[in-house]
Amino acid sequence: MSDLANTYALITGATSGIGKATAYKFAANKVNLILCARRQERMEDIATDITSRFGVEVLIHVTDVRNKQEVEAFHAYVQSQNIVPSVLVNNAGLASGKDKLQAGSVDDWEQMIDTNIKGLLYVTRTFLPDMIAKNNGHVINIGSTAGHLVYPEGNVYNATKYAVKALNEGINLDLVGTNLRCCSIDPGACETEFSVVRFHGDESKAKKVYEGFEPLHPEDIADAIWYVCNAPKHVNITNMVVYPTAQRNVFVMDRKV
Ligand code: NDP
Ligand code: 8X3
Repeated sequence: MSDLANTYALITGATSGIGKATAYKFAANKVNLILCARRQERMEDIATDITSRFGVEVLIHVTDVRNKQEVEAFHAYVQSQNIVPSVLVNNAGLASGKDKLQAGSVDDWEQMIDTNIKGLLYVTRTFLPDMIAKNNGHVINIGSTAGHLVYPEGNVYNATKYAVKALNEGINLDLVGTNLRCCSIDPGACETEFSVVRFHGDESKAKKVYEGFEPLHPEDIADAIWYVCNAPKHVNITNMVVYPTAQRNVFVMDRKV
């Protein structure tokens, strides 16, 4: 049994895609969960299903990670239960729009910057001191291959994921002298609601992103997170890049169409 069994993993953005798959992966391995996202009903349904299938405890809190007060209220709720997470998965994030910078929407930019960078910072700043006080834990930041190479019309989304890469490195450095570990897991194309969100609900445009090849499934990234968190305590995997086999970088894709 994993050392993580019976501890708590906190996952942001747990109502869909990678965050949801990670919740199921951890629960299947007897890890209790602390989940947050904005969509309450979805989160309640997921919590009910996980509890009945795996018998673990699932705490949920409706939280928009862009909102500092909501993150603080989330933290106060977790503290009131006397719980300190052993794993913090900073997953909540999105791309919004795909346009040349000169034609981009400032609202899209703000949503990406506020969620992918500031949200990650608010959550980490709030929960990390408790983990440091216990001198135990793992921070997983979901970056992206978009944080390794900029692609046309990716501009601000790319910038937010380059920021996640820098913050992951910074957190790692600032944890020196503790037992805590920190890893950025950087997926390539993974079929979730990501592209539907990016294209503002345009499902057919979103489908085209994954046409002609087998993309990553969110469960593949959940497996990667689980692997990293279960490495021996003296092993700190600081970055893992995961592509579908058909994709070699953001430009090189073996698409059979
Ligand atoms: P999904 O759209 O399927 O899931 C995103 C999750 O983030 C949802 O649960 C959503 O919940 C939550 N979320 C979004 N905004 C907020 C917010 N302000 N506060 C709280 N929760 C929020 O996409 P993915 O699973 O693909 O995305 C997860 C992460 O993976 C993101 O950081 C993304 O950038 C990254 N990624 C994705 C890749 C892909 O190809 N899919 C590749 C590389 C990285 P709700 O709407 O209920 O709040
Ligand atoms: C998501 C992967 O290539 O759409 O981060 O930017 S990509």
